Amino acid sequence: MCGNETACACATTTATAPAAEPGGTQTVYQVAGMTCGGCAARVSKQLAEVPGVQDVGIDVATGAVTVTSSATLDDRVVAAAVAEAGYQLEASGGRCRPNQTAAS
Ligand SMILES: [Cu+2]
Repeated sequence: MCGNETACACATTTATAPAAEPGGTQTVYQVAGMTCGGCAARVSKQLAEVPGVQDVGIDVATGAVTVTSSATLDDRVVAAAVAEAGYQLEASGGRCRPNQTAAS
């Protein structure tokens, strides 16, 4: 919970918290700024280097980045990897943003 439940998807998605799936845990992140396959490749490459990451799937059109990992990833580590690629992690799927920082 993030303290912002009334305005946040948490209020309606608590019953569908993602469970560990065979082959790994999938988490969907939202990444801003990707415009083409080259962007996706850069983000994918960085995320693939994060310990525990098994697979990375990117939908450039929506900015959705699906990461399959052997364990739950630290958002800060994921954000750092995305930043390393030159993009910005906007949100992590299934969870609230801790606070609405006015980034960028
Ligand atoms: Cu691009």
